[in-house]
Amino acid sequence: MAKNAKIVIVGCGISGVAAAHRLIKAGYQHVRILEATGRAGGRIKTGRLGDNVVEIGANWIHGPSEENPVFCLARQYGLLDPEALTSENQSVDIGGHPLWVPNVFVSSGRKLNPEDVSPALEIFADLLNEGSEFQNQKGEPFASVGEFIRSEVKKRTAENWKDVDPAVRSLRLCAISNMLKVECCVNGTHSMDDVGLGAFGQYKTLPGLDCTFPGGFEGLVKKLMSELPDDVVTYNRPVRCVHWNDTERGENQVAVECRDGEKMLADHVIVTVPLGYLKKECSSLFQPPLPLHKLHSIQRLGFGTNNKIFVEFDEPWWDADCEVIYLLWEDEEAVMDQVSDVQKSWIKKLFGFTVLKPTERYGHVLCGWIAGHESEHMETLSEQEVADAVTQLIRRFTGNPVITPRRVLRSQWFSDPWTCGSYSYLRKGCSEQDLDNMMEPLPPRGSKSQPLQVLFAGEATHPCFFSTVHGALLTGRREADRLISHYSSTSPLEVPKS
Ligand code: 6YU
Repeated sequence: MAKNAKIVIVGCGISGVAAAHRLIKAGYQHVRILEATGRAGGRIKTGRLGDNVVEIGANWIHGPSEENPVFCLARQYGLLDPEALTSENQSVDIGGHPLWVPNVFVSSGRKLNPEDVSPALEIFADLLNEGSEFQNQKGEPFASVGEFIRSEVKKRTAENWKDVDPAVRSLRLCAISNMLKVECCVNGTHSMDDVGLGAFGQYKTLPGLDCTFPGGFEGLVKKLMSELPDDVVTYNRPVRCVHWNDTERGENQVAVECRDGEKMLADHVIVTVPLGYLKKECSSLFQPPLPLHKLHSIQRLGFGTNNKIFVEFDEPWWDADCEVIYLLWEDEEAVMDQVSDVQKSWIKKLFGFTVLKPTERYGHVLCGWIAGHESEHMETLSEQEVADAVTQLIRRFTGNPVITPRRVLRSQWFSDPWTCGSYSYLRKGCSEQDLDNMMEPLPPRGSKSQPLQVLFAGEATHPCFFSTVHGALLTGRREADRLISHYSSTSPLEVPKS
């Protein structure tokens, strides 16, 4: 019986859970998830800071509207605030760049009038939009988004800011450096010089004003898991190697070898491990090794680090309506997004903070954002060292020498051995073809062996929603559907034996 097919899913993040959900709902009875850690959710991870719920991983539903399956599920399970459900909220189209109310501070300890730097933010927003338009056009003017932005900023500021006071002009250029750091966090990259210009428009946004889960993003995973049989996941069971095309055994099954030595046979394996893990382990995770075109795409695609530093205060030092705090270093008019001495100056990469809202729910909690190698260095420091650095930073920018956070908590996604970073991006030299190669099942097209032995899901395999939860969820469903339609097209009742 097709529905007796044995299917092993490697990884219990949202893509693995979505694949299992789809298969089990379609009547497949032998679905098993092997998860390396002791929990479900992967990069969806809700934690606590004092009494507050905070998101260590995924934060927002990006584009909460009808087309977004995460929004639809969250609505169905009753996990969202009423405001997020309104049609006005769903119809706002901001192209992935929220228009938050900013407070702007500078490194000499002053609060700026945001109007002073708004022309810089406008130029930057225009350049991001223009940068998305080179897709599928041969001959983009620069290899990376960073180079494009720097060159255009030079041109446009020379033309448009000729008569602007030099001090104001300098501050605006520092604001552009800060915007580049914001974009490093959005893209999960070390520098915008690493993000390919030609493929920048490959990522697609959905309409809807980004919203959060009041009870935590993990609530979504829990709801989905509650609809699956209790024993579907085996936790603390990292997979060491997937043996496919095992001609020696002369069987069509795939052998999944766990790190504890256990081996299990399956008709199909859906691999959902993060791209960061694949980059590190792909040479040992598959036997025989992956085809070269797939290996090259794994190496070519980008997977960087974005971390959060939550900081709680007794009293706010920002305005009541403030949604984001930007920290501008006044020595960064050279338009840069990397620090020269990572060990000494890593904190300069932190672009600022988003404010957790509503205040009645969270109190006075900020979320600092830091990407890149500076973020990876931050992970090596003790929590106290991070807290000290953030305290000094805030004292310097506010000019208030006594501000002291009540609590600090940071994420460490790069050192997580099962993730090795935060999420994927299209690095310089990448194209849509790399994402196609990522999702291609094994054995590859044209092979005479048993088809669909190994399938690939996970955020890094989505052609336009990579780096997101909805993208990941859709890939899990896609691979489940691939199996379901394979069986319905071969024979509705039989597992094909060839
Ligand atoms: C979103 C958001 N968000 C912030 C931060 C992070 C991420 N994302 P999983 O890793 O979940 O599961 C794999 C499992 O496999 C895992 O459990 C492992 O333990 C297991 N595993 C590994 N090896 C194994 C082995 N050997 N054996 C067995 N098991 C093994 N997404 O929608 N909104 O706000 C954010 C954010 C700090 C780290 C995010 C966000 C990304 C999502 O979290 C992520 O895509 C999915 O959860 C991944 O699910 P999965 O199942 O694939 O893997 C122009 C342009 C710009 C392009 N980007 C713009 C979009 C911006 C994305 N924004 C993100 C921002 C934040 C803030």
